[in-house]
Amino acid sequence: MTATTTPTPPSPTTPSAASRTAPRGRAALEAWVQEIAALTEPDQVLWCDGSEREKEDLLAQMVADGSLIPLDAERRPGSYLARSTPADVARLEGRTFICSAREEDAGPTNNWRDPVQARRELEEDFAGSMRGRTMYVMPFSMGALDSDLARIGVQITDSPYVVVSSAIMTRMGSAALERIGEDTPWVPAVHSVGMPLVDAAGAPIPDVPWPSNEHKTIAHFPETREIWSYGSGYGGNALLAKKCFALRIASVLGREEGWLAEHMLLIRATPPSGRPLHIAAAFPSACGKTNFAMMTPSLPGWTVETLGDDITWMRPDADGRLRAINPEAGFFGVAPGTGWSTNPAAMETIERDTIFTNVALTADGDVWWEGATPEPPEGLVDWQGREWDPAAGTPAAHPNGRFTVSAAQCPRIAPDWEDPDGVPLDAIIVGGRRATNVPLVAEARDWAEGVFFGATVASEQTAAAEGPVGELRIDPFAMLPFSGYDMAHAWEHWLEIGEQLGESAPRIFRVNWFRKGEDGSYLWPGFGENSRVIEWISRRLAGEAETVDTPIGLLPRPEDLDVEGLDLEEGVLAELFAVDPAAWSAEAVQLREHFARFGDRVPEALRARLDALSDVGTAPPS
Ligand code: OXD
Ligand code: MN
Repeated sequence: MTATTTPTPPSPTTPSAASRTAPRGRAALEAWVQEIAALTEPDQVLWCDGSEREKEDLLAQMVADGSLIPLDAERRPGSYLARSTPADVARLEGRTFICSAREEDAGPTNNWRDPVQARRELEEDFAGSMRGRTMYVMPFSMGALDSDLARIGVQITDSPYVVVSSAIMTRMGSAALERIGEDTPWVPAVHSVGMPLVDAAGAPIPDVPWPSNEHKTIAHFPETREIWSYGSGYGGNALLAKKCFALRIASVLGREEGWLAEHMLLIRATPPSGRPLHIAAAFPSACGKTNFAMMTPSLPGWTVETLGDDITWMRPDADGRLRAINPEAGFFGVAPGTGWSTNPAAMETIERDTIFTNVALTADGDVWWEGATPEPPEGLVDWQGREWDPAAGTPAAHPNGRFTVSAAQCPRIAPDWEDPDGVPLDAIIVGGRRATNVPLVAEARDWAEGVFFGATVASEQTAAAEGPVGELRIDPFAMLPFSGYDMAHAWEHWLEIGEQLGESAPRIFRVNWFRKGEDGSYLWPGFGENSRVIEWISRRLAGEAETVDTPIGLLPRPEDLDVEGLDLEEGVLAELFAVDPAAWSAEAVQLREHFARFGDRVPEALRARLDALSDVGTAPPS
């Protein structure tokens, strides 16, 4: 870590025009750092090198000031617990803005802000916001440093928690800085927790373990590729490389440059004998992407290797295949629900060198959350630091409690997960959490129908964002909170990529692990048993399995899904694949309203698929 002297304060420049470019080169970087320091008035500016030493120093400092609790060195070596304030536990979609020059470019699903107005307000928020704190400058690469698909960003933050977390989640430090040549574009990202330690009159303000501000704003400027985040320390709002850059800004870059930035996990599934399959899968937040990415297949002889658990960047290659990389270097996973029976690979991954946030602390200095073990241990302290009373009916861990850990620690990580060329995709899966209607798996007849599947994903809301858990919302490609531009244009972009790929395009499938029976219990066991669906997909790709043609896609013939040893009750398979015409008609009405929000920008190919849904009376497989 290198310290520089406090800069002389030029007034911050306001890029005026929609220039559609990121800043380029080192000189622009140095000038920008000076500008932000002049605006935010930190005590000192430190350039992060990403070294072990830097991380150790910051961790020690956070333990000393009470913002991290070290866990028991034997039970959980190198690991820490952070507790946020109750108002800073999730992504804040209501305070997340796309500040494109033209409102229509943000589309109807984003909160748009006039960029000039937003800049004015942000400058007020950030003025003096780092007084008494250190301003850290973190150059980082999304994607392996030597990958053609990688992109560089630089985040400024006044939060050491964000620095150590970003060192896990990205390739952060000197090596990324060295990638910034004279003409290299880099994405500028500014973050402040919004709690200076000195007030405007110079009086000290005492620090707290989780500094934040009641007023929070996460703003993106697609034209100038800038990100500004104020007032929150929560990962999705503060680790700007992740959702803000690798999805919102990257989706805009991808549209302009001919690639896709998607909210997808990435795996390699290998059958006992045969060719490995590369699969990317889009599920909304907290719908089991990490579990699927680290699955232990129940089918004998199958292996699943993890390439990524949250974000996938994809670009057609010279041979016409869609190549994919995971731009991240770590996992920021949801802890509750992760256990030895549901995701042993994740449990092994987080046995050491992990930062936990908002989970419970055990009496012997370890962590716990609902689902970690069947029974809670005695003497838990809950995520807010209070003695936990199991009878009180409140969870010990926050439902969106998280672990932050290096991907390299995952026992399932593919040995070539950092291959700069990425992997060629064979299949793309989309899905949501649906108690009703959506069958276990359906194949799209063609790319356009696959894009229709993606554009109409609906899911019951989870705790990853603030809002009413359980409510059904349409979440196209699981990108509702993450698209940096009008989603109808994103679907058009998907269709164009499909045309470019032609016959080499991956096949697209829709899945639903969460369908429930009449008694409210899940029909499908999920987790490792989802390998049975992958097995069917692999046979479809090999041209070996038949299908039943229905208005909602190609379904497996019940005898084609390998359910041997599953002990499914009589009728369950039929329920998993049942197509209820009345329910689909109702869904079609909802989807029509969804499309109507996008006006005439919805591509004709997708409108045609919606029209075809009215033919839904076709009998389900029996
Ligand atoms: C995440 C999310 O943290 O989607 O990955 O909210
Ligand atoms: Mn996610």
